[in-house]
Amino acid sequence: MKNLGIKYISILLAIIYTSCNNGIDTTSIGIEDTYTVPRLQKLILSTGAAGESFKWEIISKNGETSILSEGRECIFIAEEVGTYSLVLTINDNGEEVIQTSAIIVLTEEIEYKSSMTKVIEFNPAPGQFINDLPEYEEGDTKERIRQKTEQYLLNGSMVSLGSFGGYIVVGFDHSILNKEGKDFFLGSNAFTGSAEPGTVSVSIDRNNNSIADDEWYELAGSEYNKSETIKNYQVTYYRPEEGKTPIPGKNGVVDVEYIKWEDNMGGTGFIEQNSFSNHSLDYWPKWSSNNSLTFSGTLLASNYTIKSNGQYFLDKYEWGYADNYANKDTENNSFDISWAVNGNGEKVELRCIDFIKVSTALLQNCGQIGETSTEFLGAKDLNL
Ligand SMILES: [Ca+2]
Ligand SMILES: [Ca+2]
Ligand SMILES: [Ca+2]
Ligand SMILES: [Ca+2]
Repeated sequence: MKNLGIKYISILLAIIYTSCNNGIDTTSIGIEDTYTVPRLQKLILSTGAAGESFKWEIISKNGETSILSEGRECIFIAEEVGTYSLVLTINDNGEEVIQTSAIIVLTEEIEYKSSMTKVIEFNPAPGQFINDLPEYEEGDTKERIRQKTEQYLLNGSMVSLGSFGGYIVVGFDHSILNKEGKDFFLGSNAFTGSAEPGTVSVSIDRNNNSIADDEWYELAGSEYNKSETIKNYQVTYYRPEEGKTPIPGKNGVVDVEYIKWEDNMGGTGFIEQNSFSNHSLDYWPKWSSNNSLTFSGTLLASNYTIKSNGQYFLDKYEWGYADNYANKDTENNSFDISWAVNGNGEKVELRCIDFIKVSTALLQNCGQIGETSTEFLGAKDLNL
């Protein structure tokens, strides 16, 4: 009897122990009771708790409930100040645990600007305005060039991204919300017959390190699904040998075999060198010691035709590209975060973004006006 009694107690303890382990230990949920965050700044929460399903709901001050996430992670962001209730429901083996937090959203200490406030990265491909926009000075490092690029843009001057794949990444002093319709404006130097389209991508600083090392989502413009558009195109440019003998072309082309490139489809060609515009004849970024530079992205079909007078006409694409329409055309220079797609081309729903990237989307030479290169003249949040 005595032995049986001990056995019985052991089984009972085992049941209690097992049920405790199967139940959710609320200390491991990892969510605080209260959070304080300025408006238009992300609060990224995640739980390590065991469970099969998760639901994060937010209840606004006027009682509206919306689902923020059905995964382990949730991004909260609010435009309006006030107190919000966050409800996390975890389902584990049929057991439901509910954790509630209060999120207090405050006004920002320094009033936000609608215009971009920083250049995160400037990595242009070779091109005629490289070392000019911005101007390279002896000894400039990549970081110094990034600072200059930022100064140029904050002062209303433009920069050039060079040939295919060259890019810039910019950020703001707040996150841009994805509201109904267009969300941000991008400036350039396009005009009728001078469209040099750049692809636009966006990302969220999901790991909150202020670096654009997070997943990029391309905004799928009018050309995205066309058969002539090449995704994951990659080009490697090779530094021209010093003192190489130029092979002159027509109309001010100094060297038709100036910068050699090879792509990932077996293709090869050259960026031509010209002296038409008042620019440095050095196309290779002088702050780079690399002998080759590789860029990748979405390649659009060539957009030029040659008029009877010999002039190149670079036609615009329908919608969704930078440096495609003149700045005064606000509508066609404005972009909707809802156009975002992931690397598989699937639509993604983004509540907000932190970084915008613009990359030259064409690889072509246009005689006297040189290689096609996207210019960038700032970014503006349309929802602030
Ligand atoms: Ca939108
Ligand atoms: Ca990041
Ligand atoms: Ca250009
Ligand atoms: Ca341009």
